Amino acid sequence: MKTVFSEDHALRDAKTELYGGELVQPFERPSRARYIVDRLRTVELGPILPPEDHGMDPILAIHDADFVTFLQEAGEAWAAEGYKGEAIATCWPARRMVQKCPSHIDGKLGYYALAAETAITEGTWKAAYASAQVALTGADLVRGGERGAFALCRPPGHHAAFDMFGGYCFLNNAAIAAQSMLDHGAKRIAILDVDFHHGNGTQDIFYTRDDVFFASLHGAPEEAFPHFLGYADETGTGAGEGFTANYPMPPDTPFSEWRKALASALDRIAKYAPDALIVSLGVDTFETDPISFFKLASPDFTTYGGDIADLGLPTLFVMEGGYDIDEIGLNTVNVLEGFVGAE
Ligand code: Q9C
Ligand code: ZN
Repeated sequence: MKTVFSEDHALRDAKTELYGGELVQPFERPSRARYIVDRLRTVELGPILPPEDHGMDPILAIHDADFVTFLQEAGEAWAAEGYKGEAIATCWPARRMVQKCPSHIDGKLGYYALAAETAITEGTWKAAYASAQVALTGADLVRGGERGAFALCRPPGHHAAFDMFGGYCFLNNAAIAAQSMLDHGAKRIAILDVDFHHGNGTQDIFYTRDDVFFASLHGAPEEAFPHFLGYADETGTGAGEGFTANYPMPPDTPFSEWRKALASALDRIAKYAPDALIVSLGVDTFETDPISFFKLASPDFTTYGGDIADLGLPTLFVMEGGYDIDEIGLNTVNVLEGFVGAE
């Protein structure tokens, strides 16, 4: 299986994340990608290719233009304010307040942020742009006839919505890849989100549409970030009614239970009969992930890679989360090996 990867990911290197009331070293850090690349090389999964530049159009096909401009300029505007730390949101247009974008950087951050943990820094835009290009190049590979491909995206994307960033995400790489496939002739795309966290951004982007089926397996919103989306009764609206499927699960969910939800999601996807499948691949479902609460073991990742392959669809894996960094290479590549091994 081919991997697409950009060294520009390393430009996303925030020093701080607001976590537990402290500023800590971000869980989402450059070494995550390095460990995955190391493992890809160790098992010789296949060639690792740089992305091709698809420009801004496919990004603007998914995201609000003013939001994208904000992402490009926020780091600078924050520094110009004379603040010493990294740019984080501290106020929001909450219930019964005006949903209008202010001009001050503090207001802009609150307007476009869905959470406060994610700081915008100097190199963030360039890395997010490269990450989207990685996903687009992966989409090209699958469109060109590859049975499977791996877009090693960093920063991740599934929390990013039309005009919101947060949860370590800036641009929604999986959504950008899906739209690109549709724009090149696909009629229907399915997105399966197996990251521990609900893919709120992806769901929101396609919620009213019937040309993208979205299924997410995740920690229940009562207990897990992003807390305000991902309930089982969210199934789509308007033309999109019935084209979203959510599988929220409680703390300590073991692989046996998780796999039942996966089987149901795969069944729904098979019935949808998409032209291709995009997997939002987060391995923060791992039993020792520091910020998550499912109980998958390393061999389980191989097993479910095989389950996904059994669908028989052209499949693009897009990297999302996973924060037990010592095991992130093993667990991620296990999914890909499980997929390849089942072909
Ligand atoms: N107490 C991804 O996996 N903070 N994003 C959680 C837990 C945000 C995760 C706080 C986690 C975002 C792509
Ligand atoms: Zn996650």
